[in-house]
Amino acid sequence: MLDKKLEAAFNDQINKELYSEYLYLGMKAIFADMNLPGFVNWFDVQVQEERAHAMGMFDYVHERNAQVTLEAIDKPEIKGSTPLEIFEQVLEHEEYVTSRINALMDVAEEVRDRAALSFLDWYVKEQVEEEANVGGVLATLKLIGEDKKALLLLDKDLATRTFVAPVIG
Ligand code: OFO
Repeated sequence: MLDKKLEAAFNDQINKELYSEYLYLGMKAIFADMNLPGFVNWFDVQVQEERAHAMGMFDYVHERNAQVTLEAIDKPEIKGSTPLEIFEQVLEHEEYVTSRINALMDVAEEVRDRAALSFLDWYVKEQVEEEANVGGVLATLKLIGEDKKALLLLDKDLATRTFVAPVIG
């Protein structure tokens, strides 16, 4: 069983992970329009990761004999139109998600749910990886500037990313 306040916080985070999936799906569509298949692949992996993050919590809430309540997913707001602008938004978004995971941990701490804290440790580590991964692509895009050939090389590199189903918790 989960404390009601913690159950609500988990449900809110499930919604945020599903929003992340939707946001990255929107970004994938923009890169498809730009004819950059490597970036499309990178976002495809990202979409699958976000679904896995949401489902990890979805399954955990059930495992704790609590209830999953699905709410509407907001329309994704994609602010930029260039690869650099889009990756700036991705990093900003991941930093926001990190802050939400921390807030969820705060609730678990408040209700003294040690099992939930231990489960959420995985997400804390994952956010470090997410930010590092996105920050790496962003740094390369800053170096590339207006160099189209270098952008195509990065695109080739991003084409190699593969989705590995995470073992959560
Ligand atoms: Fe679920 O880590 Fe990105 O948002």
